[in-house]
Amino acid sequence: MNKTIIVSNRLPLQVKLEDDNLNIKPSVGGLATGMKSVHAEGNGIWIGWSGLTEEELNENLSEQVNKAVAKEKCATVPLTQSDIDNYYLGFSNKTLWPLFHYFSEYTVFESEQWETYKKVNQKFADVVLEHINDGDTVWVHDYQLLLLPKLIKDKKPNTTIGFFLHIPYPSYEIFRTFPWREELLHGMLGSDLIGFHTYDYERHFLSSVKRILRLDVKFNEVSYLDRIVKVDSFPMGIDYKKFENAALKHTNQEDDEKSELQRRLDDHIQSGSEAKMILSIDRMDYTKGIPNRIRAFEYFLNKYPQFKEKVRLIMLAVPSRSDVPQYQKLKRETDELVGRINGQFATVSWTPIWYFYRSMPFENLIDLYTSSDIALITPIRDGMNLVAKEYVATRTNQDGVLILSEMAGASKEMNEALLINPNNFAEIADTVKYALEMPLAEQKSRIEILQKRLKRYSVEKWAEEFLKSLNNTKQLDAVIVAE
Ligand code: ADQ
Repeated sequence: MNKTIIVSNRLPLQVKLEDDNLNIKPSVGGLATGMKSVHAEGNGIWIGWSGLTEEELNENLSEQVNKAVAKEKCATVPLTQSDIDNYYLGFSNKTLWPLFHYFSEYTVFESEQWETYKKVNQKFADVVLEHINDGDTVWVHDYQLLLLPKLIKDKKPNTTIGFFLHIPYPSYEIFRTFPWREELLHGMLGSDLIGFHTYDYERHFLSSVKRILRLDVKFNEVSYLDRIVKVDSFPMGIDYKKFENAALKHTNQEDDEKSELQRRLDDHIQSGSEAKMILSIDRMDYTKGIPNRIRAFEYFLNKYPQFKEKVRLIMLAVPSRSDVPQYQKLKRETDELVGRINGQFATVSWTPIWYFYRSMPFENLIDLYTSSDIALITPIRDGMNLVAKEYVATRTNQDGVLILSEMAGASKEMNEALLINPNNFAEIADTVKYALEMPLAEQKSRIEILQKRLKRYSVEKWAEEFLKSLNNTKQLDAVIVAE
């Protein structure tokens, strides 16, 4: 029986070593949820790095990890500390991540890191090839593995390969600056289907293919060697029911079931202060526009002083890639800005910004989503942005307002949100005022449409549509062979 092999940088498992004992539990990210049914089917398998380097594992532990993950239908790719330093922290996060998010000034081009990136993609290919049989389907995920489709296709031409990019694909003018651009495109074109979150990213990719490789492109099909590579957009959704049910359960909870955070939020609401809550949640990443958002909030407080003591910004930032210098700089800048604004505006009974720099359990995320009047999501660039979708799904009373950057992929399907340019502080300030004063009927009509759309195109549906389209490419190939 043919199977589907999923490949991503990390496995959908958290593998930890505690006092020489292994602790393995499933991770709860959107991708893991979306792939759940695909992964569970037949003898499918998920291939990725466990999160522990070869240096951290001796032979015995390695064997234990392999056995334990095999029970979860997973297989590991062994990586050393130097692989992680150069392929992941280096090339993926210091070259591809900033370049694809239009942060050219942060992008470093180092050939040693590129060499490791190639080597590690080959290591992934080796493990995939060990598991592959003729007729299998492989679905590769994200920017850490752009070369993998070709490495598999060259060895196993009868494999159907899909690739999905979770981050933006930049315009040709940005992509052309990349020193190894031809090789990267050839790597991706090893696929039969290449998926992006939006039509714009798809268009940028096709333009790079046409102008750099001079390939023939008709609509969304690239003629490549003796094959057709299909390119399409598949906007990723969320596990809608999970967020909706958690929010419903949350509204019905008794006092003694409430989290510490929820009690504080309740105190705030019941204290008689009329302060409305504006929420932002992101990984601490320079693409997410965190300093801009704080400056725009400062601009708002200065421009509309009547809202002092009547509004609070709750900012949750999850620590991320904290060994990369730009992320350390961003953290310092954020700390300083929050300190400055709280110092300048706070009164005895009011702190304008509540700032948390940590990860939070799912229940606390729901506390925050359901207690906030407005979500303010202002990335400078973002492939999709699932937080915007999660906020909408938790608004079971259909109140609340989503303010969303037009630079997030999600904005393409969320026209009923209030869309802003994240670099225009005056526009953000005016939009926050508009949101604070929006009549309930307007909030409801906007949220209702957004919810309908999100419900229909959940993450499960996203995975299903991608695989259906990938499956159709087999027929496309069959027609070409017949001709
Ligand atoms: P991310 O950049 O990580 O993902 P996003 O899409 O917003 O961004 O997803 C973040 C996820 O982490 C959300 O599901 C959210 O609930 C969770 N999360 C955020 N803050 C948290 C916190 N403090 N504690 C716990 N959980 C938290 C990349 C791309 C995005 C793209 C996704 C999926 O950069 O553009 O939408 O992949 O393709």
